[in-house]
Amino acid sequence: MSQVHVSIIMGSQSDWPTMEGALTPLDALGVNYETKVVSAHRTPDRLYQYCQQAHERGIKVIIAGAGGSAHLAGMVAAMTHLPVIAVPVSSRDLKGMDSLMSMVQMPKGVAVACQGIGNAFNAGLMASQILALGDPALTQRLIDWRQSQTDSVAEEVVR
Ligand code: RP5
Repeated sequence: MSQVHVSIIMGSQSDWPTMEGALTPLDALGVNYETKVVSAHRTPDRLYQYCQQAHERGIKVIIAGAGGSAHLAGMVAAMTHLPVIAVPVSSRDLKGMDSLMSMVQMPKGVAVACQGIGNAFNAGLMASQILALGDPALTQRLIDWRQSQTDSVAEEVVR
């Protein structure tokens, strides 16, 4: 098994239907990943251990998705120097606006790259782009994937 460079964490198993969207670009681009439940409020010790060990385990990019406990991404960013991509998960009462505001409004000094509500796909894509900076083969796969996306857009409107 090749080294895993992308770690996808989420606050709850209930976030999985949203977070599995990150796997589509990662799989298409041949990027290895792991998936874990790490809750900021239910498993704080696990969160601490995860952050302490992520770098030494070889993780290079972290994708953190959460709904009601959306400080997860900020907490991870506070406890590791690794880039953290946040995915606001739609919450029951506020439809993810609370998660988005929490994740996108990080005070300066600790950065989180926040995606749109529920947009785990783009989180996977961004993680791939970060890794591609140091991986020429992945860069080429990314360029090819982008070209194929461009080629799939017909110019003529189907009426
Ligand atoms: C957050 O609370 C999770 O990220 C999830 O989005 C939300 C609800 O979690 P469950 O009550 O479904 O476990 O921590």
